[in-house]
Amino acid sequence: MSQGKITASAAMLNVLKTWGVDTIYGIPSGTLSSLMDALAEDQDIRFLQVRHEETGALAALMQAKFGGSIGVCVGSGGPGATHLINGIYDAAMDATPLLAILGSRPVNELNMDAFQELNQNPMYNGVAVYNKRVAYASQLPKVIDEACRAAIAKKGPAVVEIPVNFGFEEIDENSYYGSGTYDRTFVAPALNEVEVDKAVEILNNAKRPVIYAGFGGVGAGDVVTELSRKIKAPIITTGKNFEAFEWNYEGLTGSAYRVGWKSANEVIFEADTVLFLGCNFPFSEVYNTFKNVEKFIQVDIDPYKLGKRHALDASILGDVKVAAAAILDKVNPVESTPWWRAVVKNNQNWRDYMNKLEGKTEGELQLYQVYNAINKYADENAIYSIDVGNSTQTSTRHLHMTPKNMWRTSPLFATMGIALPGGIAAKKDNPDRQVWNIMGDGAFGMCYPDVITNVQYNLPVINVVFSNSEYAFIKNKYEDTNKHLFGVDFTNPDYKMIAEAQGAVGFTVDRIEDIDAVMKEAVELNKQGKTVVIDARITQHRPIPVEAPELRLDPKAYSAEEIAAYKEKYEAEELVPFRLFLEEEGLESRNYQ
Ligand SMILES: Cc1ncc(C[n+]2csc(CCOP(=O)(O)OP(=O)(O)O)c2C)c(N)n1
Ligand SMILES: [Mg+2]
Repeated sequence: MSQGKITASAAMLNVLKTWGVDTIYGIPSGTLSSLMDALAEDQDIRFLQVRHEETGALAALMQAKFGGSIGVCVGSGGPGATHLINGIYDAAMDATPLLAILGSRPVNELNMDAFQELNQNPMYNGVAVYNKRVAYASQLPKVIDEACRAAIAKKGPAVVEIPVNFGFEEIDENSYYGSGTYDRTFVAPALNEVEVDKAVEILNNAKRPVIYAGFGGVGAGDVVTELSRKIKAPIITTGKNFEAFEWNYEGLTGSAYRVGWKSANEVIFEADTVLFLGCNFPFSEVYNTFKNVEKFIQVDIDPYKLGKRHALDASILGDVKVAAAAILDKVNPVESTPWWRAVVKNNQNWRDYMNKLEGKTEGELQLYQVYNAINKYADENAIYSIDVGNSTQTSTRHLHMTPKNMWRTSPLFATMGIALPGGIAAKKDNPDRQVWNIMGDGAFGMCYPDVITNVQYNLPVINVVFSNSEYAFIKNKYEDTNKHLFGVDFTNPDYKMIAEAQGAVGFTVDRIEDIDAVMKEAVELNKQGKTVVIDARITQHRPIPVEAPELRLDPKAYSAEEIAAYKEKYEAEELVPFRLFLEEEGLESRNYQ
């Protein structure tokens, strides 16, 4: 190296360090050779090699979702770069910073329609918050710095294509800087007290208030719960935001729509007032969730979100925790109301049903008893990396989370195959915490070659695979909409053998009687540093659908035969429609007249 010089790639790594980056996920290639050379000589940034670039992109993405630094993934020019796309799209839809570095042919070979040359940036035009090709070598650290700044400030994916020769070139040691360490502490705006007072007045007059709590308030569970208790407003959370609340809180009615609880799905159609906190629940508009709501208050830190999902009667620009505390301070306390009592009874009825399924002690294994064993053996601060499929829905119902946990998935883009990559990143950044990957067999089938990545880098996690030999989440939908249940079943390999072939420990379990012992041993081995795979061979029972119109319990809407068939199919003899609890309390239904 010449005096006072540094390669552009090494300079780029120095810039990334200012953003807290200690890991780059990917697979090497010729178009990444200058980056790989710099990584080989760097002491602080590790190259975490995966077996599929999509796994790398999803791991990088989940790293930030689990509270780590901006994740960085790389893909070789052409096919490696296109493999990153699911991570990039999820980052866009889940407002997550991500840096995707695309390799590229040397600059003198561009525009020749030669080997692996693709016009790569346009693929990400619709989603990236920053999307550039580096133009000359000394610009490389600058562009990377800009990309990180954009990804973090604009909460989304930044894409940078680097012609490979630039990374080898020497640039002036003093010609660049990284801006990642500069203070960017966000100071929440002062609340508009007029709007706070409006909100308080609306809540003081509400007969059937509901708090709709989104991920914007993930750290505000304690204040929001206090508010809920004070004004006797049940909490509906979004699928993303379960860990914000204590599982056992009697006023927590779960989430609405398909990935949801019966309670939330019913409560929202009976409520008259919604306090929408840090929330962007997309199904609310599409499925007319708020059709019976009269007053709507929204709190959001993002001015763009205010009014996005519903017309507003009070609009508070601000931090959820600060705003909820301000409302809490001013609002009138409410003694137990008929609304609250009906909500709590209905909620208990649902929880009893879930407990019954989880607590079965013998017979063919269902997914419920697997969750029961997870809840029993999970550490109180366990991290859950959840896939897309039935496991998204059932984890919201059966994992007993609290604010000590973290649980993350791909909520809006909803890409399968995210749990295992998520576990890689979660364990890397949280080596002392227990990490669970919970997924279906279809999802595991997309990414299981990367179990060995956990083994190779000593990132021991617990993989729970719900094996039902089908894409059940889709089959269940087809049951409601299609003539045929077509293309939804498949043959599974032996996942215990697949685990062991990769140096992990595998278990197979298919009886309720055995799940406790298997889970206990798996957790013990994991504590000793083993990655484990539990192939939980569950029955093909469909978890109960609770969104309208599949929730078939109320005689005002369904025939006795339909209700009996629903109850029998889902072992739900004891479930009672919310309307009856309302009537017990002397209230009329606003949904079924
Ligand atoms: C990458 C991707 N492909 C397809 C889908 C559509 N999809 C959503 S859930 C699902 C089935 C998941 O099956 P599995 O992982 O076996 O879980 P199960 O529902 O059976 O528990 C499919 C195919 C998707 N969301 N993502
Ligand atoms: Mg399946």
